[in-house]
Amino acid sequence: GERALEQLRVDYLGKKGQLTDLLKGLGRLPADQRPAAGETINETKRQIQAAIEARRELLVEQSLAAQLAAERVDVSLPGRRQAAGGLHPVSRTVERIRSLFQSAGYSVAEGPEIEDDYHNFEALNIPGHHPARAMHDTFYIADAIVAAGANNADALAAGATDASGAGESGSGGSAVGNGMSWVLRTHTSPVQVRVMEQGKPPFRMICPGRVYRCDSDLTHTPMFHQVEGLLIDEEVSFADLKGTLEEFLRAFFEADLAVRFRPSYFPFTEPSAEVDMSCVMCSGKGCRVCKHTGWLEVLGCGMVHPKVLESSGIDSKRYRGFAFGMGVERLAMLRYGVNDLRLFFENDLKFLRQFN
Ligand code: 2U9
Repeated sequence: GERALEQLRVDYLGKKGQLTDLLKGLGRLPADQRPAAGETINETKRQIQAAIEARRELLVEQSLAAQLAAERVDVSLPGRRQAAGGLHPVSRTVERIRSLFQSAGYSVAEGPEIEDDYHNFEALNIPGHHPARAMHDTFYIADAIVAAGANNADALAAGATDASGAGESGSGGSAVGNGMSWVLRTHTSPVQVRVMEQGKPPFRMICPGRVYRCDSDLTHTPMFHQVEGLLIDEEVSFADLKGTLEEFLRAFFEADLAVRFRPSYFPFTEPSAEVDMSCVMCSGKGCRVCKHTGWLEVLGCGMVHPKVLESSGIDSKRYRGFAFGMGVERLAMLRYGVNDLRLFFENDLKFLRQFN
């Protein structure tokens, strides 16, 4: 091997090697013989050097060949593909809703997921005794937790809306230690409240995002996504609301749907309505999905309550508006034909890959 070869080199050519000894012994020869003997020794040395070098090259070559044979490459194997990522079906649905409303002139506003009680409830005409505030619906956040994150808490709840401007909120200033309570937002409406507080009408916006409700069964998850819309101007009617939502649903589902409005109740709108569309699965003939009614409930909406406008500093004598809300997972299930809500949250690639 290469080590034995190196030992050989040291033995013959090294400082204490045999040829070095021979050269040292030259002095003991008669002077006339020294040149010839020296020449012979040097020639021998060159030959040995050359032989060792040749052998070394051969050994290196052999070991490389052995290595290559051991790590044989199958050049016929297919290459490893770059795994392409894709959007989650909920994200795709939010994007679709966003793009349809943006082309109708709506802007997009986002805001904090941790909200104070005022923006999530009070400003929306949901008083302290309202059932929507009951423990079983809202995730409350212990003051201690918000206090521990106080550096971020003001930024969390004050900033983040599209509109710029200082974070003076309507409920008044600093949050920690003054008895204000904090929640995971139960809807995206507080985002609209913050935009109204900071700007001047007219407004035309949608607010997509995660919302949280303490609820979990076959058709409810503790976190889900909403898109809410708000339009405020001087001349806005329920007819504008009907036309807007009807056009939206037909564009979203790419179908010539029938749409109907049923009277309903929300604290923040008056009058309020729930919106049904003809079943996309059976075209209204009746099937399991629409529970044989021919109709699917897909939206809630109404004219913004004057109290809600006034709370955010908008003159309800001069301005009025409509608002609507939709659950993104529900729309995604109907559009993609998904029959189990929980599939959206399991992160099973076999499910998720179908949408890309
Ligand atoms: C402001 C004033 C009013 C938003 C609205 C609904 C009706 C509604 C549900 C749809 C399915 C919630 O996700 S869901 O469970 N939403 O029915 N949302 S009106 O009204 C607003 C918003 C902001 C300032």
